[in-house]
Amino acid sequence: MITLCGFGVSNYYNKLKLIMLEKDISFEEKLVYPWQQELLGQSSPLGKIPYIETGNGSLSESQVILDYLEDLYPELPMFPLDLFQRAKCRELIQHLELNCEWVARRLYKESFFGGSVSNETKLDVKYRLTKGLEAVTKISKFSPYILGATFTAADCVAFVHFTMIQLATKKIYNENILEQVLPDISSYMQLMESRPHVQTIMQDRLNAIKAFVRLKVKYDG
Ligand SMILES: N[C@@H](CCC(=O)N[C@@H](CS)C(=O)NCC(=O)O)C(=O)O
Repeated sequence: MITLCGFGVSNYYNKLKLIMLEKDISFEEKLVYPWQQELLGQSSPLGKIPYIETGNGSLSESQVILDYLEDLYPELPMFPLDLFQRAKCRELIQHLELNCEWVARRLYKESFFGGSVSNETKLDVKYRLTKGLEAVTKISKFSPYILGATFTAADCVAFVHFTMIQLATKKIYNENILEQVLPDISSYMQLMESRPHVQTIMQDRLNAIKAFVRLKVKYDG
């Protein structure tokens, strides 16, 4: 049995939860907050969530975990079978994370956690995020899924990260940078939100946010 460890506010946690639901993998969830370093211990070397616990030990880094789950449970594949198209799917995921979400993440301290971010950072993020999203448009189809006719792992990744990027940039810049670069984004998000497992992770996310707010802990992502 796989145990998914972390908390439902995290988009990287929700990426794995969505993948496991879509692949019909049976799993348990263990609530671990990133500031609970005594629980994270050796399981996640950088002290980040999510990580998984398995009969063989623990594993960190969501993309490594996603690839492991795909190897372990090849039924209900989340990647194209053709090896080049598989690599293209991973290419898109890498751009979504490294050049979009990881860039926008520098805003979260102010957009979600009550802190503040310098104007210099805001300008830099806007410039780099726009470039990252432009790169994503060049290798995406949105017809109707991000890579075309088939729902893939890239959709699970795109949905959770687009959700955060949209919320953060609307709050900081008062404009929807995602929509400016990806005009089809709202119909894509609606399509994703019509999926039952997406509805589950979004409802669980809302509950996780409420529980997190009640804790009144200082945390900035
Ligand atoms: N590259 C990591 C990113 C995970 C990550 O940044 N997790 C955040 C929560 S969304 C975290 O644990 N932050 C606490 C910290 O950095 O100490 C992955 O894909 O798993």
